Amino acid sequence: MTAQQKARALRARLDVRKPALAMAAHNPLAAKLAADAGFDAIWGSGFELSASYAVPDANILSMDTHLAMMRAIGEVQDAPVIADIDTGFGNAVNVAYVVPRYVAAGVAAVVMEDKTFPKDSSLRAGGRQELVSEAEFQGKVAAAKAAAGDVLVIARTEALIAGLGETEALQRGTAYAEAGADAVLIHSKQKTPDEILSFCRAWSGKVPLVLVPTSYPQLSFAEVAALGKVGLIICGNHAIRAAVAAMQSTFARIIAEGGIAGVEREIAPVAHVFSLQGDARMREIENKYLR
Ligand code: SPV
Ligand code: MG
Repeated sequence: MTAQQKARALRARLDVRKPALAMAAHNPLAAKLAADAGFDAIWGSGFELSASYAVPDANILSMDTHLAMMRAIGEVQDAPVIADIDTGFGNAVNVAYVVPRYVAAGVAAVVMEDKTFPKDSSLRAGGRQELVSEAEFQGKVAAAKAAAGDVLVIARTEALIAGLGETEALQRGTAYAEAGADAVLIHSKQKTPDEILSFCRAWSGKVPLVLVPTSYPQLSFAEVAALGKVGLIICGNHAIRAAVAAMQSTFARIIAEGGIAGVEREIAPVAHVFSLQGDARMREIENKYLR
């Protein structure tokens, strides 16, 4: 599938009666596993990528590091990639230069948030959550749209994360949709879904909403679909958290047991990893061209 086809497929898939599901990935292997499991899209999470480098999700990694990962993820599987471009790496001028690079890397959507650069991670306890003005972010959304072509521009408001309340969040979301955003991501760090449910019910429905229900996991996908407002649900960090839990338990067991025999049946067989690396295709190429 071409990048353009992936972008169009994602746009068509943003169905508020049956929201698309995206799974986070921090590398191409995780993306391939997510696509194989049946997710509609891959979330090119800044948090996951930063965590995989063991650094904070605070614009410590360069844009090039994230961009190269988005390209690599798109090369090994067909699910559309939704790139988390944080704040757009600066102001509207930066956005005008950044977005074409992500388009060229083959992503289907970019998600840009209305925080100041450098950003702090949304779910970090006591994090620094400062927002740019609504007008400035409208300019950034317009700059992104002008550069994006078929690629979706999803505007993310952090008004609830910053504690500014529902009225401000609704006002900003509406302003960003008016500036051309294809969808609005509304994020919350409340431990219950009440804040998000109230926002969704009050939303005009002008463009679909996007949710990242990490901090209120009790909200089921079926309950989100029943709202009729949300086109995309993002599982924000479940690949890296699954990887951390699995590695920690395997490593601890090997040390405790003084050998690798005990974990053998718990971890993926080597042949499975070869297969995920595309061994079948390599064998085809070998048979055809190696003399
Ligand atoms: C990410 O996964 O990088 C996100 C979602 O932006 S969150 O970490 O919840 O802010
Ligand atoms: Mg992020």
